[in-house]
Amino acid sequence: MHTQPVIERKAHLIALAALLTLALVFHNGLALAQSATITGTIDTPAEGAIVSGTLIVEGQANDDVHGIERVEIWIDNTLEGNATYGAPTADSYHWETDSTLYADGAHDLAVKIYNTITETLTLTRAFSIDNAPQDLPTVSVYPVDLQLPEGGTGETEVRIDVMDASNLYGVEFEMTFDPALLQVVDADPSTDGVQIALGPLFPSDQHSVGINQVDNAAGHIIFGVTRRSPAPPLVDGVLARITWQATGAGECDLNFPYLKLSDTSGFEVAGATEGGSVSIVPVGQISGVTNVQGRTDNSGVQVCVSHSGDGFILDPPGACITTDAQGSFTLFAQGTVTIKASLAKYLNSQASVSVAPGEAVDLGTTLLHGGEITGDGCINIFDLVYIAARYRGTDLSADVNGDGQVDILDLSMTAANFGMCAPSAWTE
Ligand SMILES: [Ca+2]
Ligand SMILES: [Ca+2]
Ligand SMILES: [Ca+2]
Repeated sequence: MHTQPVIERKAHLIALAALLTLALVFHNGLALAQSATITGTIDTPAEGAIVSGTLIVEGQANDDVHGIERVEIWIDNTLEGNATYGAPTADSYHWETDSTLYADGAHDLAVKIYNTITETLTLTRAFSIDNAPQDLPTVSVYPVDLQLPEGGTGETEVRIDVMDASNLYGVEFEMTFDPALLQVVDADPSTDGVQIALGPLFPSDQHSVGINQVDNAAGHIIFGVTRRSPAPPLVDGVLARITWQATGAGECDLNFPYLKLSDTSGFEVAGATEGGSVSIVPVGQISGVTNVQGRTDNSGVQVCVSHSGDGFILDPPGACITTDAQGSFTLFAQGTVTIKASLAKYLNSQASVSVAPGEAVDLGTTLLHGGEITGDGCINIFDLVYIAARYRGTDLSADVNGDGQVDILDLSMTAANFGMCAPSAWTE
C-alpha cells in the first residue's frame, strides 16, 4: 500500500515533471530525467499536433543503471495502458489506438516511465484530436462484414452518407476484393462484361453511367455514376449493390483504393471511405433418408427446409429437393432449421435441428405413413370411406401405395395408421 511519504514524493515528482516538460518544449523534445538515471522523450505526437485516425504515441525511454520496467500512457489523467517497450530499437516505446475513441478537441498526454526501482519520469504533451474525416461524405459497405456460406451467394451494398455535403451529384470509386475467394455476379447480362447493380440513389431515367466495370480475374471494380437533371443532389442511401459468389473460404477484405466525388458544378468534394469484408464460412450439412410405407421405391418425396432467425439455406436454392429411389437426400443449411418430408396421400414427417457452420447432421430414417387422402391432416374414417368407395375401381385417387390399384393393400395400410395425424416426428 502507499504510504504518506510516497505520495508526497510522487506529488513532488509530478511538479518537477511539469517544469521538465517546459524545458522539453524549449529544447526540441529532448527530455531531462527527474530521477538521476531515467531519460526519455516523446517523439510522437509533436507538441500541439492535430491527430486523426490512429493516435500514435512513440518515443525513447532509457535507464542505463536500473533498466526500464514499464511505460504508462495517460490521456487526460486517465491511464490508457502500457506502451510496448524495446521495439523497434532497444530504448523505444510505442502505443497506438483509434483516435475516434476520444472527442475532438484538446487533450493532455502524459508518458510515465518507470525504472525497476519504481522511480519515474513523467513527460507530458498537449495535442488535439480532430476526427474530421468522419464528417466528410463517406462511402462505405454494408454489412461491414458479410457472412457467406461456402459456395453461397450474398449481397454487399455500397452506401453513401453525404454528411453536410448538400450538392453532391456524382460518385466514382474503385473497390478491390480477393478473386480467389469471391466473384461478382453480373448484374446486367445484356451488357458485355460484368457490372454491379446501381442502387436506388440512381433512378433509372435520372442518371448517367461513366463506367461500371468488374474485373473478376483481378478482383477490381470501377464504378462512376452521376445523377442527371432533374434529379436533385444525392442524399444518404445505396449507391450500388454487389452480388457475390463465394468461390473459396476465408476472410476477404473489401477496400476502396480510390474515391472521387463531384458536385453539380463539377468541383471535387473531399470524401472518405470505409471498407469492410466478406467472411466465407463452412456451411452446415443435413442428410437423411425417407422411407415410404408400402413401397419399395422411395423416390418422389419432397423434402423442404426452412429456417428461423439468422439461419440460412444454401442448397437447394428453392429450399426443396425430391428424393431418389433410395429416399436419401442432403441439404446445405445452418442455424435452427426445420425439415419437412411430404408425399401425396401420406402424412408428412418433420424434424427441427440446429446446425452449426461446418457441422454435418444425420437425421436418420423417417417413415411416411400412408392413408391421408382427404387432406385434413389425419388418417381417419373419411380416408377409409374414400378408399372403400373406390375399391377395385378406376379412380386411382385412392391408390395410396401407387401400384395402380385400389385394393386391400391401400385399405389395410390406412386402417393400420388409423388415428395418426401430421406431422409425424422424424423417428416415429
Ligand atoms: Ca454484363
Ligand atoms: Ca384424412
Ligand atoms: Ca394401391
